[in-house]
Amino acid sequence: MKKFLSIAVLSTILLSSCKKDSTPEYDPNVKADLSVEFDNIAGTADLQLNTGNYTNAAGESFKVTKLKYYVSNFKLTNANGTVYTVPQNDSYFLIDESDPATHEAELSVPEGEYTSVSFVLGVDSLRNTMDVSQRTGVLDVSGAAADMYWSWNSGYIFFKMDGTSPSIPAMGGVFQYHVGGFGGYSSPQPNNLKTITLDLTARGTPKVKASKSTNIHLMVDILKALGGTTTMSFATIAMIHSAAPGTPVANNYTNMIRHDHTEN
Ligand SMILES: [Cu+2]
Repeated sequence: MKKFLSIAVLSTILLSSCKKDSTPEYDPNVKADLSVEFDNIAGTADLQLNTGNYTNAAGESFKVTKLKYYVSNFKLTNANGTVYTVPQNDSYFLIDESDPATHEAELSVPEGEYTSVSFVLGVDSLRNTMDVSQRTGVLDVSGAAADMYWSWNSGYIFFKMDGTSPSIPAMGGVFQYHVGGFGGYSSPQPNNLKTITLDLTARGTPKVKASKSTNIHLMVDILKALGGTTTMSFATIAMIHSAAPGTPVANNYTNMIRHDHTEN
């Protein structure tokens, strides 16, 4: 009886000590899936192309007919302080609201817990000036990037939002906000590239393991591209097709993305 009791006590101690240590073991030499989801919204409403009615900071109502933007150059900071840079060739994504299959940037990163993520909204200047053979997939100007490229100034459109607003008297009420410009070439051109860094500790850190999928869920509020540092008015500016008039929108949208939660 006494022997039986000591075995029972021993196994309880062992079990509880195993149970307490729930921190997953990470092998940094093993790569695992991590997705970063770009969930487009307008304020508190989900963004509905063509049908959703929204009001910008200038008090103008509008609809969105197209929303596309590049995110690239992902870096992740590990809880141990090291920074993992996703290999450049695997680090370009074109988020297209009309195509749900593009809403997640699929990354492969070393196992571990990460406390922050940073990425560029746009396509970096180096890649912009690379030979076309280095600009494939979502960067292919004869394919996926055909409507995301300014051929007249050889540069990618980083952020494209088209729509309609009754506040625009002409052109059937159409607006086209196309933000680009990496600061290159002969004529000085503003650099509208923005690096966005998000702390992940407040809303749940991703714990990346090969045995499971992990998703960082970001909310992208397009109303914040139209207000914040500068209140944009469609009645005043309906068309943006070069770098300089896009700068206030780029400065605004630096604050349009927030971390909502993480699926571990
Ligand atoms: Cu989610």
